[in-house]
Amino acid sequence: MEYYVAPGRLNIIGEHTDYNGGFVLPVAIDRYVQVGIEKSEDGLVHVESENFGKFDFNPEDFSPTDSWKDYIIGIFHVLKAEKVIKFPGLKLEIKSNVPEGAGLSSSAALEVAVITALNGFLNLGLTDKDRYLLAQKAENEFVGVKCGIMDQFASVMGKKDHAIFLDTVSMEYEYVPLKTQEYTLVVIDSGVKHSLSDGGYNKRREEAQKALEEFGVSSYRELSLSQLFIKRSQVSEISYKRAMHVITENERVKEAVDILKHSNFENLGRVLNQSHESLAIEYEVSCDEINFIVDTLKEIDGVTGCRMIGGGFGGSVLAICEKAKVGEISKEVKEKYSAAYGKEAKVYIVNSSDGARKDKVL
Ligand code: GAF
Repeated sequence: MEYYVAPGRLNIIGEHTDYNGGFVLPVAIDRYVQVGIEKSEDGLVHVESENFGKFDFNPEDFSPTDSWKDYIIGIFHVLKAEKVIKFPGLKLEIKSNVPEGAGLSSSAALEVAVITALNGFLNLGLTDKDRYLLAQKAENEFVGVKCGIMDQFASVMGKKDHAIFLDTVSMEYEYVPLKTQEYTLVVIDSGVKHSLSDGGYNKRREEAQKALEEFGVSSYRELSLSQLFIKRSQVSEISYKRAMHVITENERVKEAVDILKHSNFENLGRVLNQSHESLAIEYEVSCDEINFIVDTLKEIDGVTGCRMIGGGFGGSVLAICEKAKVGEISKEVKEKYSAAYGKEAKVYIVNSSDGARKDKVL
């Protein structure tokens, strides 16, 4: 068997900006989906996943299943449609240590791991760009989630010790060194599961698009903060709020890049706090449990800033914490969360990693 891995991603900042033609700053993390691949003689694709169980499908004749299987079958779908590939029988053995529903992009990591394994094992000759665009297409068209490009891009293009500053319009990107010094990136998973396919995500996307129409522009790049204020009375409250988030979040991404390049890592905390306010109040993608974790963290010594991450409606909070205090911070937030909601929060310290590749880590 050959083995391939694709990392999850942690987005430092730039949330709900990728499908709005904006900027993002993700990091590929040291949590992976691994795909073992070998030929099978019976012409079928046999999938065995440690977390989800087993299933088979005929690579020449399949349709969506409305389940997690579609992240895998969807890759075969786009490869057949776009590259006219006829697949042999295969066996795929899938393992993952990317927490699901935690805002760390377990689904994009699965898509990218599968396409990377097929590309490597069958010598399909796909470029990096082919892989992230086709993985996104599978999610958009086969799974039915109109996600942006950030997650698949980060999973393919990740680079250890770097964040990726990506312009989602030109697709130009820059690796920005991630020098965390005496700080570390900590993810607190609320255990409130979100699924992008539940509909809230696609609804926000439609609202953000409608806002552009109401403001009379075709892209957020054409809309400044002062125009937003001037036109406020001519647009709906929802459009004003959604546009306010996108415009200010794009500025925060640029500010964060500036901080990473020229200032101290802990200064990111302030920008993260602002991002959370904007996501909770203007874009309305947070939830009570996540806001509770954010408010609790802000009161704890050693936390310089925090915000919700990922698609929202649950998932996790990213906090920038002093390394030496992570143990105490984690204990306090877990205790307070459990007392308030009767649920267990999980805490993960994440490090950067390289993008998808031929490797065996699990
Ligand atoms: C999800 C999507 F898949 C991304 O494309 C992005 O929009 C993110 O939510 C929000 O920033 O992870």
